[in-house]
Amino acid sequence: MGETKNAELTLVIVKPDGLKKSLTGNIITRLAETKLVIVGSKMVRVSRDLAVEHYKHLQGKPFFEDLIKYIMGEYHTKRVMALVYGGADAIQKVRDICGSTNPEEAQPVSIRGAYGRITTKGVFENVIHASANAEDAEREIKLWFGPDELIDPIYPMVEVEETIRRKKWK
Ligand code: IDP
Ligand code: MG
Repeated sequence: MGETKNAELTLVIVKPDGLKKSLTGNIITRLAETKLVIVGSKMVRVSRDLAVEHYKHLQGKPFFEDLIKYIMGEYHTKRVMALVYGGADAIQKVRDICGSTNPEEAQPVSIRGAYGRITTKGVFENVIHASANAEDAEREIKLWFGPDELIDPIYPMVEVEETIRRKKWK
């Protein structure tokens, strides 16, 4: 990606409704239209801390608590798929294919227009998250992924020595 003009990275999350509806394949196929490159991907069980940090710009909104429950999977399944896409104008290209935040206002051919809905409770089940701008993208990618989980070491890193307890296979 080093030589690409206006190379950007963006975070994509297939939200719990997308997984519950088996839309992962459809969504990744749609995103392939962009010719962007996947530089990281994983399944995540979203903790409350991660959910609140990810959506901290929306704290105080009337729908905030439902949004946190939604992204934690309390309405569908407790997992999301997180991906990092990279390439020229990655942020806007992915946002265009996702469509508007409100799935009922999104273009019918966009991912949210095709697969999203608003529940009777007012939760926007819009299937996918995509970073909105370069600043959000960097913050979100650093929140969801560590340097070792991405194909390229994209942002400046530091090496730290620490004693941690971690699980390994028996
Ligand atoms: P975005 O996902 O299109 O960037 P944001 O304004 O960042 O939109 O909102 C984050 C998420 O919060 C949305 O994707 C949607 O799940 C939820 N959300 C935003 N606005 C509303 C609303 O008015 N009602 C219900 N949920 C909302
Ligand atoms: Mg947003």
